[in-house]
Amino acid sequence: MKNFYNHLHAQHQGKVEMFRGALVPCFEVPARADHVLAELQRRQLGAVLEPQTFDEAALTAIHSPRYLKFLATAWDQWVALDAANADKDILPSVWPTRTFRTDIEPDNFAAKVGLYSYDAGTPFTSGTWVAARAGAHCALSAAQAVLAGDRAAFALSRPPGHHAGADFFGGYCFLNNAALAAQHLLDQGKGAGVKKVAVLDVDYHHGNGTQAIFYDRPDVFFASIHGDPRTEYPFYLGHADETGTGAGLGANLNLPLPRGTDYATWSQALETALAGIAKFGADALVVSLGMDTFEGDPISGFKLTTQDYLRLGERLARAGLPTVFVFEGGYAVDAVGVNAVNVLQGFTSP
Ligand code: 6XA
Ligand code: ZN
Repeated sequence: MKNFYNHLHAQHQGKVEMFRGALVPCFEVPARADHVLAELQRRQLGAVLEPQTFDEAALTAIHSPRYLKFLATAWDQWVALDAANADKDILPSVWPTRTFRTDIEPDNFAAKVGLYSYDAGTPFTSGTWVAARAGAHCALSAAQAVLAGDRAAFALSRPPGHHAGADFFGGYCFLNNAALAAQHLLDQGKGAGVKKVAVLDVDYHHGNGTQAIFYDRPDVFFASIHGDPRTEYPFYLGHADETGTGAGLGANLNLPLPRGTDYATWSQALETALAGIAKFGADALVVSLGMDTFEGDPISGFKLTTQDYLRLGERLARAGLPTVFVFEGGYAVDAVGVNAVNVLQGFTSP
């Protein structure tokens, strides 16, 4: 399996995030990707490649031009306000909730940041745009490899993507890598017979961004297994009654589970998700591969073990679809490499 590694990921390195009422050191750290890379290399599980570059159109297929322009210029705007800002990350602090307008982009920088975000846990740093863009290119490159005939490919990148919407960041995510890969498979895959794509999100947290992007689309099926949003981030989306809208009705499947869920129960939800994907008739699969379902994860509540990830990989392989894996969450830093690579190993050599 080819692995597209975001060699610029460490340029995104947040200092602190708002967590349970306090500013705490960021959980989403560069060491996460470093550990996955080291484990891939240790097991020699395929070539580690730099991504191709893609033009703006591959990004505007998912994200609004207004949002992309903000991401590309945010850091310069921040430092132009005050040179001392260069030592501080941008952290959102004000948002337009119900009854406010979002059609007018404010001139005030803090207000602009709030327009394009939804939480105070996602710092924007000097290298965020460069890292996120290269990460998107990893996801697009992985999709490209699958279109060229590879059975599967892995986008090893951070920051993650599944919480990012068409025009907002949050949950440590800026560009929706899984959505970009899915759209690329559709846009470039006609010749290869790709007419319908499924995104399976196995991160602990509901992929609200991916769901929102594809909610009215009949050509992308979104299935997600995640902590119940009544108690778990991102709280305001991810319930079982969200089944799609308009032409996309029936193409969204949420499988929320309680804290404490182990693989015996989790894997039943996986069967439900894969049955939905099979019924939909997907020609290709994108897996939002979050490893924060691990029993040792510091901010999550499921109980999957290191061995379970081998079984997950084996089961995904049996779905029989060309598959793009996209790295998402997972904060038990010392275990994240072994766990992620176990999924890939289970998939390639069961
Ligand atoms: C709140 C927790 C964000 C969760 C990020 C994540 N700051 N998403 O892992 O998949
Ligand atoms: Zn997560």
